Amino acid sequence: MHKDEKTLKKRIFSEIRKSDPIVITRHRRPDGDAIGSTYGLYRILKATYPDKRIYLDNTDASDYLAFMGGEGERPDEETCRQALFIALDTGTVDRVSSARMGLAKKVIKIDHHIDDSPYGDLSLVEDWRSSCCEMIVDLWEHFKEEWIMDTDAASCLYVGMVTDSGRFRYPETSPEALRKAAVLLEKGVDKDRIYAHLYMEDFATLRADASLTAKIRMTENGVAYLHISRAMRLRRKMTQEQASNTVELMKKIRNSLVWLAFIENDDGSIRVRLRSRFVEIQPLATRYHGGGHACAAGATVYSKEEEEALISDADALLGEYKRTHDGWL
Ligand SMILES: [Mn+2]
Repeated sequence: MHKDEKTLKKRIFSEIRKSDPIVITRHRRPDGDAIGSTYGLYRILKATYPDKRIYLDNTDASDYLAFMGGEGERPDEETCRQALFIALDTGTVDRVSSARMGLAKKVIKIDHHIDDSPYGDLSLVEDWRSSCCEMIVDLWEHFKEEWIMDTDAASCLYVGMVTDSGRFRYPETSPEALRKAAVLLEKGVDKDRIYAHLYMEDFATLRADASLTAKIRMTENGVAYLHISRAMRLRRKMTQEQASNTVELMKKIRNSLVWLAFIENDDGSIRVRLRSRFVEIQPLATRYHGGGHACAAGATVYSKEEEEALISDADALLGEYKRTHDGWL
């Protein structure tokens, strides 16, 4: 490891060691990694420093992760002013869930997103890591002579590692990431129970998915797409989030590398969720009032005609990709 990096980790360790109170926050609209890393670090620090005042401060939650427990009592404003704030899994300061990090005495950023808008008095960013939870395990390994990680903490960190790596399938799943996951299993994590919480479906949901699957259409070159009308969304009592998640239903179709879900909004506009394997769909999203990552993007179209144009552009893009590349499945 680079010497500066080791020094930075040590500075973070000693800053945490000397600070009281400590407030931990994460990004808004939390996922498994945001919740897992904050709970994991919170539990490590509570176990290690039982006399310190340590809090979580967030303004939102996530229903499907409720099995991991609640956030406890939030700090008052005066506490926030005296506190060291630690922001986890959050690339930019405007995505921080706590509204009060601005009051903090000091801020530490620990994150694995690309660092294009740095913040914090100390900032540890490792964008090659599969999750922020992996970073917390790494920090624990550095300081395990002092830091205590029990099974509960390890379980929270495991949830983040599993969910942020797509069950250890995404490209960032390095040998080192798997070694960190192994460290957590050695702490006694009940992974079967975690998988049951994360991935079991209600029978009704499974049946609803089957009927949605039947509505998937396919273009000539293999773009799979699904249109969810407002009526359909209301009839099925789907939230916006559930409707956009239908893009997941298309991801396992062989030879289909581009997937589009069109969800009608209440105002008549149509939200588009674009996902792909190998093929870069971000430029396409940009052309249709959107943007995002290379293989995961969002857009908006304002008419049925515009929706059809996007589908046909996606089809042309995928056709071109298939003509010029081998080895895709
Ligand atoms: Mn993350």
